Order: sequence, then structure tokens, then C-alpha cells
Amino acid sequence: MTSPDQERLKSFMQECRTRIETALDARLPPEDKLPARLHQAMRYATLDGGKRLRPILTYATGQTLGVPLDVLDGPACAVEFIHVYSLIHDDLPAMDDDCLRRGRPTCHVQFDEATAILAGDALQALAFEVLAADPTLAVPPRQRIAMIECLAKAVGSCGMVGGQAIDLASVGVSLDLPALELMHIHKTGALIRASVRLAVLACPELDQTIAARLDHYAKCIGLAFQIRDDILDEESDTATLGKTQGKDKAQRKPTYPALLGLAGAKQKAWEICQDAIESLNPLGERADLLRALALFIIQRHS
Ligand code: GRG
Repeated sequence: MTSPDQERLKSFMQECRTRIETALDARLPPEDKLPARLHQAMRYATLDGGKRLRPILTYATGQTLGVPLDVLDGPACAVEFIHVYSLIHDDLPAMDDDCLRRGRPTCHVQFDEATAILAGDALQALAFEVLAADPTLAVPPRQRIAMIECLAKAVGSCGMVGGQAIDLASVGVSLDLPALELMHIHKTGALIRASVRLAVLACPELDQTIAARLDHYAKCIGLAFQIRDDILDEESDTATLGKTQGKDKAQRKPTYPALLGLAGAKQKAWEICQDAIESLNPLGERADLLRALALFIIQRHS
């Protein structure tokens, strides 16, 4: 990957971050609308924070396939709303019990536990409302339904929430590599995969072989993202991450560095990233942005 590709990615990511911030803001209820405290909590947790990796993936896939970015504002918001809901609930005392997220107090610390639960619930509902009814999502009803089904499957008990259940059950348990991988394919990977797939679904004429290649790419980068997350939890610090560093070890959670060592985990992330990049071969230069994103995912520092 040449550095012009990395430079192009940097400016594309910046453009997407500005775009998604405006799109999220426009779709969130105003903070003075009743029930105001709930709407304030939804806005607090969603706006002005995070890498916006999932919306960026939706936009980058759309860019690769020639889908106009404004068609993808709705799907991009939907994946971010789901992501923020998962972060709010994951931080609750009943789950990870964390007080820092995106460099700020977690939603339940800033507001209260009941408000945080409701804010997560409402963000999840809002994600599906956006897919069902957002006027900028200029696709026929059949495609909207396919998008709703895609996101619902990705976040439900056989996707993200199922992965979280496996995670909670695995604290202090020694998982082997296939079991760890299965957990993360669900917990972190399913939403990342859906972020790519929603853009693919906006392009119904797409050759199915290309769609399958993009799905494989998304599955690989989902896993690579998690491996990098585990590495950063060991190597980085709380200020850089904006969330509590070292929690995996403290909570005796199974991780890639614990199973493979730090060098082994880095090697594994690199191999999976190469697999992701190779799966884009049939797309040629059109997919350079997605290739650069795969590399960003395994090289990121936060
Ligand atoms: C439904 C409660 C519930 C949980 C689902 C995804 C998930 C399971 C929990 C999120 C918590 C977490 C720390 C998961 C591990 C990896 C991950 C998704 C990290 C956070 O994603 P980033 O780094 O966050 O993209 P930002 O803040 O940049 O958006």
C-alpha cells in the first residue's frame, strides 16, 4: 500500500466524520424535546466522539461500488446508533462496569443507570426507524427490508448480543483460539460485517461473487479489529484509548495476546488483514480505500 493511499484514506475519513456527525445530529431528537433527560443522554453518548469506524466502512464500501454517499447517510447512522447502544449497555454495572468511554464519563455515570439503559434501548429503536423510514435512503422497499433484516440479524442473539452473552460467560474460563474467534465474530464482527453489507445492499445489481468477496473482507477486518483492540488493551494507556486500559487482564478475559503472546497476536492480525486485502482483488484499484482501511485497522493507536 503506497502512502498516497493512506493520505487519501485520511482525508476520506475526515470527510466521513464530518458527514456522519451532521447526519447523526439531524436524526437524534433535540435535547429539549420531552423526555428531555433521555434525549440528552442519547445525544451525549452519540455525538462528538469515537472513531466512527463503522459508518466510515459503510461510506467506503459505497464509494467503492459507486453508491452516492447521501444514500448511505441513513445506514451509516443506523450502524453507529447500534454501536453506541452497545457501548452504553456494555459499560453498565451489570456488564463491564466502566466509568470512562470516549474520554468522558460513561452514560450511566453522567446521567444514571436507568436513563442509560433507556438511552441504549431508544438508540437501538432509532437505528431501525432510520432504515425503515429515512427519506434520504432512496432505495425501493424490498431493499429497505433487506437492510432491516441484515442489521437485525447482526445485532440479535445470533450476532452481537449473542457474542456478548458468550463473552460474559467466558470470564475466567480458558477459551481456545477457535472459541475466542467465534465469540468475536459475533460480538464485534457482526456489526462491522453489517456496516459493509448495508452498502452492498444499496447496490442490488452487484455481482454476487463481488458481494461475497466484500463479505469475506468484512469478516476478516472485524476479527483484525478485535485483535488490535486486545493488543491496545495491553500496550496502550487510558488517556490514548479514552477508555480504561488493562481491563481484559484485570477481569481475566480471554484475549488474543493471552493465547498467542503479543508478537503472535500482531502476526495474526497482519495475516488476517492480508486475507482481507486479497479478497478485494477482483475489484482492482476501485477498492484501494478499503485496502487502506484494513491496514488502518491493524495499525491504529486508539
Ligand atoms: C449489546 C451490551 C451489548 C454489547 C454488545 C459490541 C459489544 C457487545 C460491546 C461493546 C464494548 C466493547 C469494548 C467491545 C470490544 C470492541 C469494541 C467494539 C470496541 C469499541 O469500538 P471502537 O473502538 O469505539 O470502534 P469508538 O468509541 O471509537 O466508536
